[in-house]
Amino acid sequence: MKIPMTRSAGLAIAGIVAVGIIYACAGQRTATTNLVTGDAASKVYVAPGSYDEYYAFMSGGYSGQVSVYGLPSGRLLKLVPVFSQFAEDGYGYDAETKPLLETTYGFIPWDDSHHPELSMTDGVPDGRWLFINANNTPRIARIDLTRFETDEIIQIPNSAGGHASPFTTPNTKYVVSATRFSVPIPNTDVAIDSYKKNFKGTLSFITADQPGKMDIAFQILMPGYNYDLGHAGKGPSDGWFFFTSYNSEQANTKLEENASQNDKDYIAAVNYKRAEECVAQGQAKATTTEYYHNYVDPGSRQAKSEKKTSVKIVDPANCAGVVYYLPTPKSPHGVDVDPTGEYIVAGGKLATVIPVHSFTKLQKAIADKAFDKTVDGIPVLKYDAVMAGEVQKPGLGPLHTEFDGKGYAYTSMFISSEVVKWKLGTWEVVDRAPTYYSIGHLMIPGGDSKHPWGKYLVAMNKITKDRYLPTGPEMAQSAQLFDISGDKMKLLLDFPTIGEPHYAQALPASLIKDKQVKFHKLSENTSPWMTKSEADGGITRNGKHIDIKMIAIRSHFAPDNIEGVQVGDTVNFHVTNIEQDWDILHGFAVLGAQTSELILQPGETRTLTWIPKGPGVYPFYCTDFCSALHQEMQGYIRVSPAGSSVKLMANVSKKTQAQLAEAKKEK
Ligand code: K7E
Ligand code: CUA
Repeated sequence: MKIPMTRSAGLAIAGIVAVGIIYACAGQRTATTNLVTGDAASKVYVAPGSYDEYYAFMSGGYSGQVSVYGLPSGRLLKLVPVFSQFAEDGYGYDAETKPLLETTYGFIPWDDSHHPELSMTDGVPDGRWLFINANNTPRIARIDLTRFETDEIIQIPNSAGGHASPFTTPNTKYVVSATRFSVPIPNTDVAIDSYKKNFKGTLSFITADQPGKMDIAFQILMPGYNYDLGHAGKGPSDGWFFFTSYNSEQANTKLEENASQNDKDYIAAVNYKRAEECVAQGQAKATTTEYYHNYVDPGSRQAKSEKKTSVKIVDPANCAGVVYYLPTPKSPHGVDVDPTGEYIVAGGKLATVIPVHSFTKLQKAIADKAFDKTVDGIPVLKYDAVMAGEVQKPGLGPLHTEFDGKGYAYTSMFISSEVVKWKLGTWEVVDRAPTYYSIGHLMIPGGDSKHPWGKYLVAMNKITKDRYLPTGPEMAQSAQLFDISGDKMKLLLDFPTIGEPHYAQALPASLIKDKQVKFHKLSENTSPWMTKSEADGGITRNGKHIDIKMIAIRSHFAPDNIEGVQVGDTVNFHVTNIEQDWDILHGFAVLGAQTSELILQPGETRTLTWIPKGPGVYPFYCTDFCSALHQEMQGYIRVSPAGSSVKLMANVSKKTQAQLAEAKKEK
């Protein structure tokens, strides 16, 4: 089908979307029962007490989080808070984790996360870390997969819309971030219609192979287009990175129409080894800017924030050979590199073909100087000189491609709402399967790596409509699991997801499951507020600042009666869960607290800050049902009027008093 660009592009696209949905709905009515084969249930059934074969990490989209599912069951295993506060466990509320959300824009309690990306060794997911980007206030987070916790967040300066992120290089030397929106660099007060003159893009390379030490290695200054997605080269193309861009028209208004004019936009092919050389030779410009690097200290488990003040910027005009443009039809979205590293597949949202570039041809075209023109120091290669082939009539609205490691590629078609399977090298379509509805990303475990585990494919759909029991105007997003082990794709399962899942990544559970931390060793807890035993706890006043050190253990807090606090004080409850056993959590909440509860993992210390508003006696309690006597796990804090003579007091049990007296005698 041809996209009629004679009328307003926007109208035409809206029309095609409508057609796509009608097609999909019709498909559903007639074909759903046939689509799910009889043995689908047994293929996704994971018996109670048994484990799934794969961990899948799905982006939480505008929830800002990551959700972890088991495959093939589609069971939700955990929500990992990343860019948004999470009241369920106090993330981003308690004093220990709040610094993770610091930025130059202040404390930011939310973001829109898009692309989970596993760390890799030699081009294959290794199960050490998961990275994910924040799209709105550009940042990249690292999640440690021994604990499923966010440990580090770095802000990306000179960027606005961290969308093409955080794709990793084959040994996780770098993760990247490209700015979706071009902006003035440095960002300053200029007329918006001075876009073509003043607005620029940046591609950032962030060192990522050392926990707690992420940093911006360098940025590459780019023409003022929109940068959308990226993927690293591998094998022969190792050392290169590919980013899609659209809006080569450099429109700054009504992009729907104005950025859909050119027949081709570009994939930027970046030789980052060349960028490293230019940096080493002093050709990058050290530029003043501010950004935050936040990370969790492993001993105290307190997050720290540090502000950085400079980045190195490589200008392709002063670093020949660092970037080339590959013309690519038409407003491309995804760019995906096949397992061999030879083919670079683009998803031209409005293209009628799936264009595939060849890395071998790219090298030759550079050697032959097969250039059409140069844009801001960036040679534009001739389309025919770099093309490996085009998949003809694939469907409508190609977005993203993953690979099965058996010579096939699978492309999501947003508008025609289907997954299209095609053969690398011959470019022929060999199978297609409808999705419900409007698929965005798709994912095969390891499907963007050197060695995909090509057994399942997950479609992440933008529209859910009639797939589940209705829940009002808003439905959970929908994922669909396909069996791709045979010639034809087979739909196995629908399962709801959280937020809008953009990308996902998955890997065999065996790479992670035996490395799990089960509790934090108290002997290694270096928090200044740690309390090992009841005898260590207590209350101290420093002006209007009160610190209470407390233990939590089945099934009591110690101290559990506190007096001497006054209206106008700021009270910090520093609670240590002194359990040393797997999955034994305690919680802490106090009447009238202005923030979330604390959830304390075994062996860790966390802090809840509370400003009592008036005199009275306030109960606190454990929020996690931890034992048969969980309902007994409570205490009181007495608040007196300002200037009261009530003495500061934190009670100590008789048993501990006796132990303390005994210890004194022995001395
Ligand atoms: Cu949803 Cu990767 Cu942000 Cu495509 S992006 S769908
Ligand atoms: Cu501790 Cu409930």
